Amino acid sequence: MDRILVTGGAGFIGSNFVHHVVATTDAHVTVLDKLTYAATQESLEGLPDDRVTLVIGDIAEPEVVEPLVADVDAVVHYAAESHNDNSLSDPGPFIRTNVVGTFTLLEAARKHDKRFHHVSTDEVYGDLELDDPKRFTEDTPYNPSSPYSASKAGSDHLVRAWVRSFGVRATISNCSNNYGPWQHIEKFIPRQITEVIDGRRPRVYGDGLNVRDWIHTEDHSSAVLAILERGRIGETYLIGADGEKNNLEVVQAILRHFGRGDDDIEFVRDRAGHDRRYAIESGKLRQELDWRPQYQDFDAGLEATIEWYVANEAWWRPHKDAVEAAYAAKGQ
Ligand code: NAD
Ligand code: TDX
Repeated sequence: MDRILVTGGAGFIGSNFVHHVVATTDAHVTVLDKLTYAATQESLEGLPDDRVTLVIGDIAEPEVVEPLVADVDAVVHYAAESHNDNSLSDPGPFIRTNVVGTFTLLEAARKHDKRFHHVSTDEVYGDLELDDPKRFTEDTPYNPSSPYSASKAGSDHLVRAWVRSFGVRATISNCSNNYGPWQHIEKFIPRQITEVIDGRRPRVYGDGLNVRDWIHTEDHSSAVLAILERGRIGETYLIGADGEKNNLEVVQAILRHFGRGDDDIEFVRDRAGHDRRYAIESGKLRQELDWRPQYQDFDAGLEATIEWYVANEAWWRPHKDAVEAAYAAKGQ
């Protein structure tokens, strides 16, 4: 593949994928990104101009999307509204970007017969009980809980239908919770690291026993590239790194890093519809495509991520100021 269009390539995970493609292939990358509040454009700085081109635009606008899709060999689709809490307070942008935006890209991929990879989430499967012996697999029925996960489920169904009805050469990946550098401070791990840096107590929703299956964003990128290059058309692959932790375990590791007590936590009102546990069985990806995560040790990956946030306050501080002002206005 000589030319790849990466939607949402200025965001947390998409920008990591752009770096991964530049470092491990000869492909040219065009990034299509609307540069919403969530974009981390600084993460693309330093990449060679002859390998990466940034186009600022909306994936839900056909006149923006079509010429870009026509000009590449493959589309890797990351762009989304991605934060559950935002989807509870204002679902509209999630439907427009995640559903209409994916539809718009699929229509362009169909018209120009392009390879399409759709980046989705494990949240489309709903949640598991804490003691459920099963984990999510590619055969788990869809059962989304929030407007965000319902919009991602909708986008997955569109991709499946465009494969079956129109023969679009698409694959889907559903990944678990990512962590690493450049994650927006609205998300759990960066929010809590920056709260503790500011001398405040981490704000944990409900009882803090909700479990997330953490994966480093670099491992997500290597998995997506493997699927793009070697995945079977029409197939779904779950991506995970066996990183189950409950939220208390994560904030306690952050508190310990800064020499604070394990119980220095503020328990706050629970998120509406809060999913209890996500857990990924990624055997299909590992066996078919011989993929393995490089970050096997969550504690070491978290330590490195904490140190990255300590060193990069100039980047996250304006985002934090903006988010905290919005939360204060909403009483969150
Ligand atoms: P993010 O919010 O950090 O980045 C999203 C990017 O998409 C931003 O750069 C934003 O400007 C761009 N964007 C939003 N609306 C757009 C539009 N209409 N047109 C063009 N660009 C637009 O999100 P992220 O955490 O990097 O997630 C990327 C993808 O990975 C999403 O599809 C998400 O559902 C999926 N995913 C995320 C996680 C996670 O843990 N964060 C886990 C599994 C899957
Ligand atoms: O302040 C907080 N306190 C808290 O207890 C925040 C922001 C979150 N939480 C809890 C809620 C979840 O149990 O932490 C957990 C993780 O929350 P988020 O970072 O908001 O992630 P989550 O809702 O699990 O969704 C994430 O993973 C799947 C991404 O945001 C999605 O884009 C991805 O699809």
